[in-house]
Amino acid sequence: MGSPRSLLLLTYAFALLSVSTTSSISTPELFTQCLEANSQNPIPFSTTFFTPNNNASFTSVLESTAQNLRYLLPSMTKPEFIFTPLEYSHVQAAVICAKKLKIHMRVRSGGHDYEGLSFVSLIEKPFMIIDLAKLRAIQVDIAHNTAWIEAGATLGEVYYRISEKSPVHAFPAGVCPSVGVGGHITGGGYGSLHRKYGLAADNVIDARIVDANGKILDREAMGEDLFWAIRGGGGGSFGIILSWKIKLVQVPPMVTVFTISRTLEQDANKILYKWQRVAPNIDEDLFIMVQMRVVNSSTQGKRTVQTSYVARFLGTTDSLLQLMGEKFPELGLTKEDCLETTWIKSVPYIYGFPNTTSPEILIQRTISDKVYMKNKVDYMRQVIPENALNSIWKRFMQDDAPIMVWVPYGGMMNRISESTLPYPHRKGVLFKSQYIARWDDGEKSMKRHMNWVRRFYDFMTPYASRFPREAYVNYRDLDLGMNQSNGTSFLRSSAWGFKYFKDNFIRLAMVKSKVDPSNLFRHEQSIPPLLLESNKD
Ligand SMILES: Cc1cc2nc3c(=O)[nH]c(=O)nc-3n(C[C@H](O)[C@H](O)[C@H](O)COP(=O)(O)OP(=O)(O)OC[C@H]3O[C@@H](n4cnc5c(N)ncnc54)[C@H](O)[C@@H]3O)c2cc1C
Ligand SMILES: *[C@@H]1O[C@H](CO)[C@@H](O)[C@H](O)[C@H]1NC(C)=O
Ligand SMILES: *[C@@H]1O[C@H](CO)[C@@H](O)[C@H](O)[C@H]1NC(C)=O
Ligand SMILES: *[C@@H]1O[C@H](CO)[C@@H](O)[C@H](O)[C@H]1NC(C)=O
Ligand SMILES: *[C@@H]1O[C@H](CO)[C@@H](O)[C@H](O)[C@H]1NC(C)=O
Ligand SMILES: CC(=O)N[C@H]1CO[C@H](CO)[C@@H](O)[C@@H]1O
Repeated sequence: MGSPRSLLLLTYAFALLSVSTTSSISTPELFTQCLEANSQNPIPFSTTFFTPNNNASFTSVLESTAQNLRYLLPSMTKPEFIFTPLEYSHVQAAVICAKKLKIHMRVRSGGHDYEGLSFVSLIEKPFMIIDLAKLRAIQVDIAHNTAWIEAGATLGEVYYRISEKSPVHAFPAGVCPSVGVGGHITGGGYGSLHRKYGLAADNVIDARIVDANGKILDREAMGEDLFWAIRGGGGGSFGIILSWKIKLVQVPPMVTVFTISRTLEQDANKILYKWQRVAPNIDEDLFIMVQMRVVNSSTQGKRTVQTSYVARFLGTTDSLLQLMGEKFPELGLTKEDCLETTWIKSVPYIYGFPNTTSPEILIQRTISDKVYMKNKVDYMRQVIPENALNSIWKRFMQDDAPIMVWVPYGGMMNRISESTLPYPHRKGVLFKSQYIARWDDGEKSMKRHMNWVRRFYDFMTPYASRFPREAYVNYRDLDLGMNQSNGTSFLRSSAWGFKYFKDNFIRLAMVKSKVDPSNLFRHEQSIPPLLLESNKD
């Protein structure tokens, strides 16, 4: 054939041709036309459809709920457009059109995914976002102890709206008020009440989901397999959750909270060693988590580790003091440390707000500070020996402002079997251990912090669960592996799949084969269909 040069020209001409044919009518235009044709009700595009051409609002909508700034860096691919449905029929139309036009979609509710998977695609371009932030209605039915909550609502809104109707009703879910219920409950959802009532997902009794054909299914219509899968199998794999029907739980009119901090110089190791044996086994009404950070010691004039015990007791100060005196005297809790308050006022407190913060803060949507971060997590099934703690602190202090959080398990978490829901980290887990690197200068120091948290995770290996080393799908971690859209094969996914779900991963992949065999709902760590053609590779 011709010379390399003419080949080059030919290729060039071809490229031009394909650009001009695809751009004669743009993807966003095709999509809006398709939406119009497929939505039952008209769609006001000026307030629901955002492209980089209306730059100001596009950027603010994109950034609105994105929690991890690492995924807003300029190097991250931006979506071609964002659609923010106002009603269920809009979501149905969006699914139908994504499928028809083969536009890769990401679904976002609260935007708290640690790896930004709800608003960034690392594996497929172009892509668009369906953002459910405007679908956030909450209907509380105290007479029946239930509520319907829409995917775009935040945990803080759910807690607040329940408390408006009753001071003794609550919902057991996450500690961070700005997390969205759409993503949170699909991954399980633990919090300060899980030792008594289980996970958020354990307290879901019905749901509405848009499936891969654009149909709305409730529990009865979707069947028990799919209803099982969406309560812990992780977001973005089976369809778009529109709303959950949740069961409310009882809390007393007054609860007691406290925070006690101890540095290494104040016997922190001895207390922490005792905590590991006490916190997972103590009365289920008592939740004591430990937050560890590096502080400058005012007396010693050097850096040290501070361990803060943040706790809530579902009862009075007097009975708490008695319980702590019996079971955990090493912490030295006194009456002055304790604050008796209502359940709803204890919510911002447990998250770390000052003890005078009013609950109205829960309905302000942007309350958690956004930072650049990388998180990793372990489930601990054995007590870490006291004499190992100092070597852990040595590694811990290598980062500038590291955070480690230990959350106790036990109680109700021990009584629900591993296969009841996809979330398997139940009986025998003593506590969850989270490692967090945070920084605020973007790409500049990113590598150093990412390296630190990865090395720290390696260092913790001997103390962590094994076969598999368990991980939490809601603490998404792409270090565990990710896959290509073409062949998100079961075998390739199994490294992270078994860590997140243990043997439930197999059943999840079977459900996926049944409800979304063509893998419409997919991302870097979505559940692969067990029977996809490319699984043969
Ligand atoms: C500051 C902070 C605090 C946290 N605290 C807790 C805690 O106390 N307890 C806990 O268990 N977890 C906690 N998490 C983790 C949190 O539960 C998960 O990140 C959760 O997935 C967030 O849900 P979202 O809707 O906000 O996130 P998104 O980023 O919107 O979504 C997360 C995932 O779910 C998918 N998804 C979103 N909406 C839907 C939908 N409607 N239907 C189907 N799939 C959907 C997304 O595509 C994505 O894959 C915390 C996270 C952060 C950043
Ligand atoms: C869009 O807005 C962002 C932030 O406001 C700005 O940095 C960027 O340069 C703008 N891009 C265009 C193409 O106008
Ligand atoms: C501790 O002191 C150093 C040096 O003075 C300072 O840079 C750092 O920000 C301080 N850290 C904290 C947590 O206060
Ligand atoms: C509430 O906060 C104030 C200010 O930090 C503090 O002085 C007080 O001791 C706190 N009360 C309790 C019971 O924690
Ligand atoms: C999927 O993509 C990868 C990487 O591009 C490639 O190596 C592999 O052959 C593809 N698999 C299939 C089944 O197309
Ligand atoms: C093609 C690809 O990225 N495959 C990856 C899928 O995930 C596993 C880990 O679960 C990786 O080992 C593969 O490289």
